[in-house]
Amino acid sequence: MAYEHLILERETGVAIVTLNRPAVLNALNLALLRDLDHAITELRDDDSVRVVILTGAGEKAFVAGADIKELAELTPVAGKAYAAAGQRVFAQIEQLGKPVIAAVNGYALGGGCELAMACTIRLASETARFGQPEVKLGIIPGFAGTQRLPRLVGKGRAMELILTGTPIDAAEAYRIGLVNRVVPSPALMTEARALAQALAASAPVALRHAMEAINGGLEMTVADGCVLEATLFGLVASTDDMREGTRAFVEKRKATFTGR
Ligand code: CO8
Repeated sequence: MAYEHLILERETGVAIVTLNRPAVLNALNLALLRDLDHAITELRDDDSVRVVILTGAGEKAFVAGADIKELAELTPVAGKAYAAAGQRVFAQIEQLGKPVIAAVNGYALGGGCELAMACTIRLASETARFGQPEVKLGIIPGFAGTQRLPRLVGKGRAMELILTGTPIDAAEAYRIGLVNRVVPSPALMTEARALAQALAASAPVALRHAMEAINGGLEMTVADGCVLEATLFGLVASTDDMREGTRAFVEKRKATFTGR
C-alpha cells in the first residue's frame, strides 16, 4: 500500500520503516499515525518479515514529538481520542510478535520518546536526545509515556524526566537503561541491520513467545508470570523449530528455523 508520511522497505527477513516528515523533524501528526497503524498491520501479516527497524528520515530527528500545531487545535474530546489512538498504535508495536528495533537517529522527544519506548530494543546514535518535554507545553505525555518510562528506568528517574521536561543525551539514556546501546551516528543503521539479521535468524515462534512472557509477565505477580512462562514454554516446545534447534546443536550445525 502507498504511504504518505513513511517509507516502508523490505530486505531479507527485515522491514525498515522510516518516518518521513523531515521538514518538521518527523513530528507525529494524525496522518503519520494512520500510516504507521497501517504499516504495522501490513508487517504483522507478512510472514516474510521477521524483524522491523523503525527510524526517522533526515539527520536530526527520530521523532520530535506529536505535531504541536495539531495539538494546539485539539478540543478535549479530540485530545482524548488522539491520545487513545496513539496508545493503541504503540501497543500494536509492542505486541507485534516480532522484534521492533528503534534506530534512534536524533531527537526522540515527547511522542517520539514514547514511540521508541514501545519498541522492543532501542539503539541510539551518539547524537540522539531523549526527553518528555510535555510539561513545558502545559500538557503531560499522552502516548503511554507515564507508564512505559517508569517501567524502563524506574519511578524516580521517570518523575525527574517528566516533571522537568529536560532532555538527556544518548550517553545518559544508556546509563539509566532507556537505550540498549549507543553507536557512532554513521554506524547506526549498519548496527541496526546486523542486530535485525541476528534476530531474523532466530526461531520466530520462540522470539514471539519470549516477548509475550516478558511483556505479559511485567503486568502480573511473579508467580502468575511463572505460570505464563511455563505455559508458553510448553507451547514452544511443541514446534518444529524446537526439534530443529536441538537437533542442530547435537549435529554440530547451524539451525534453520521455519517458524513452525
Ligand atoms: N511539532 C511540530 N513541528 C515541529 C515539532 C513538533 N513536535 N518539532 C519541530 N518542529 C518543526 C519546527 O516548528 C520547525 O519548523 P519551521 O522550520 O517551519 O519553523 C522545524 O520542525 C525544525 O525545528 P527547529 O527549527 O525548532 O529545529 P531546532 O534544531 O532549532 O530545534 C528541537 C529542535 C529542540 C527538537 C525543537 O524543534 C523542539 O523543541 N521541538 C518540539 C519538541 C517537543 O516539545 N516535543 C513534544 C511535543 S508534545 C508530545 O509529543 C505529546 C505526545 C502525546 C500527545 C497525546 C495526544 C493528544
